[in-house]
Amino acid sequence: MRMKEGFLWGGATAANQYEGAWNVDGKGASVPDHMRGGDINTPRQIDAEFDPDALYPSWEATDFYHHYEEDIALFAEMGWNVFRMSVNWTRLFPTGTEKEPLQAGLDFYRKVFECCKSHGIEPLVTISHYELPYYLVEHYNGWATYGKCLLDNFHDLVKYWLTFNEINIGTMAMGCTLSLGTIQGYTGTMDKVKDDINERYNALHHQFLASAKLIKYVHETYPGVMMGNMDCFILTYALTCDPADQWANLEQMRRMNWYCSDVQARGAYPFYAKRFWEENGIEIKMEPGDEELLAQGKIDFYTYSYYQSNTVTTHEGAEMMAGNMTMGGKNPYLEASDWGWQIDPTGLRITLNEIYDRYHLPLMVVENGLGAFDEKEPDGSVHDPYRIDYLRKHIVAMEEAVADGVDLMGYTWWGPIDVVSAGTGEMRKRYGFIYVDKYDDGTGDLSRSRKDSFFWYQKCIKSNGEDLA
Ligand code: BGP
Repeated sequence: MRMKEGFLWGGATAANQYEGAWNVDGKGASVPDHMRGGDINTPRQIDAEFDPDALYPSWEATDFYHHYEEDIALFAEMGWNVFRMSVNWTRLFPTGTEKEPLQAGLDFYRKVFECCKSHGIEPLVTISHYELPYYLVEHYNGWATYGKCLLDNFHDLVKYWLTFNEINIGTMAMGCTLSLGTIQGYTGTMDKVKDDINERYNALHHQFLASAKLIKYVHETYPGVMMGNMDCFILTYALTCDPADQWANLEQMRRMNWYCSDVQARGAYPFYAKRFWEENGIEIKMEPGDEELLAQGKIDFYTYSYYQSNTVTTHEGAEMMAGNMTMGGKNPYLEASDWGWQIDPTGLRITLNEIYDRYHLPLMVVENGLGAFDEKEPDGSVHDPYRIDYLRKHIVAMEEAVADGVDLMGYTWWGPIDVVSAGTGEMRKRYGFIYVDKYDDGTGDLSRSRKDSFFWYQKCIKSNGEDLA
């Protein structure tokens, strides 16, 4: 099996986890710039005032800002034809309230996009990937000026855009991933974070409107540009065949995985939303014109992150596992990563089939990957058969889905070069095919080297997914 001609192969990153240069050339602070590192047991703390003795991993991250030419050349060497990245809002609008963008920021992204193009790589750009301007979070909400500025400046260079990274994280109550959920649907003061489900769902409503407004504008102004959503798809299975478990899982799937994309792909709230709102004290402040706007701003393609699956049960004593942004029930048939995320390639095939069946839109898997401990050899090499194994199995699952009839546009591996972890802020949780010499205590010379998986992915892309040996 192999992928269709023109299949997009590449990797995915986010500015706040990769770019560094957090206060260079006039850039303002975004929410992640205020976040300390943590680990699997310690949630990331958000400091309103910076502590001079603390370490803020986003400040330097792995310094794409000063290494972009070298890094993009490495991506090209792997054979990529797509690179998913995000723009740092505060590099253009330091507080989010400015009317005009910073020229230095526009120049930087233009250089990056042009560099991609010169290597035959299409940029796939997430407009918001967990990086609201800190000022804006404290004072206002707002997004439209920023999105429009990006499209007006770069529609000639960037064909593929995603509006909000993992928008559905906003449906989750704050728990182990308080900070990210908060950043996404945030409406209060940072140091007095409290969860309010009504506010959260109304914040989501505004994200839907903002996204639809931009999509409508782009469709009217720049035909040919493709606008996508981005969901964090956490597949769940009922743990048992008890009908109560089956129903609980159906509800969980709706709330977590379908609610947002039903709105963004179909242009209207799903039928089950009304009862859910009523039972949870949610009152969506629907203004005149909102429904029309949602209907006019539907996405052109559906994208998502897929790392793992969990189980759901109504029975007591279920064992819980860690995961991407959320905890979930253990599945006795699956193994888990070093960070406790259950590995489930067949689940990827299932999601591709289910999503395609529901929306009949072209799909793209824009995040998938394995965070692991890597050991760098003295010569710079890293032997990471575990990563290759994960990658191979997930590519097989995608090829099966394509053979099932799913229209799959492309695949971007998460963190193809080591970046700061979003959930824990750690450097030692590495996803990359490219190792970056950077450590949790802030040391490291930022040099890049190729892991074994680099060569494996290169070979796979060269054969368009046929050579998976
Ligand atoms: C996704 C985020 C990414 C990324 C990934 C891995 O949810 O969109 O930003 O970081 O998860 O998560 P982590 O970095 O916590 O291992």
